[in-house]
Amino acid sequence: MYLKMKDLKHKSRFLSLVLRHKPETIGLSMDANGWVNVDELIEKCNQNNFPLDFSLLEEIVETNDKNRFSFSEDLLKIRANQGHSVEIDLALAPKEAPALLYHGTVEKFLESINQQGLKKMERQHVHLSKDLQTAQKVGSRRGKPVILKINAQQMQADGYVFYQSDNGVWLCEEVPAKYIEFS
Ligand code: HQG
Repeated sequence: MYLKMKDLKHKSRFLSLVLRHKPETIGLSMDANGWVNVDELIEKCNQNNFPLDFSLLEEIVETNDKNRFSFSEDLLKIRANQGHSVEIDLALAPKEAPALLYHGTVEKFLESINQQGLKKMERQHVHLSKDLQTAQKVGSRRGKPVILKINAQQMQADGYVFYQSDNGVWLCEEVPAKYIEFS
């Protein structure tokens, strides 16, 4: 059982790599909205020493701890729900965000964030969460987490737009420093 979960996690990491960052490593093509053809993905994975079939792919999608991937309704296509570095348009509709959002980071970035605000860095959006716990987990990937509070209400009043990915992450283009509470 443990080995099985480990294998699924390993495969899910590989899928994150090809569906978010480097589809070209296995010669995969992605459409403008980040979708890839499921049959093509399976074929290319197998050609690149990455054994995969549809039922395993389904299992990865269903068991992924952060619900990172989605199939299209007809199950012919698959994409990552967020976190891309390749330039794609998730075609998400703007959505009213909660008044307060959180971002988990670490101390060493604070000075720069204080000067520039939150930037997308390598990704396509700044990632925010509605709950403190998620932000804590995100920050602790890099060390002792520091939680920033984002005044999303004021940002929206000032015309900034928010989106929510299919797995619940709040996304925006940037967060200027004046909307960040460094506590
Ligand atoms: C920081 C994971 C200096 C920012 C997570 C963060 C999340 C700045 C890092 C998702 C800065 C970027 C996203 C500035 C931002 N100066 N540092 N001006 N602006 N930063 O990984 O939010 O497992 O791109 O604080 O769970 O950490 O991939 O963003 O520390 O949901 O599904 O620059 O990735 O999900 O790092 O994480 P990231 P993130 P997955």
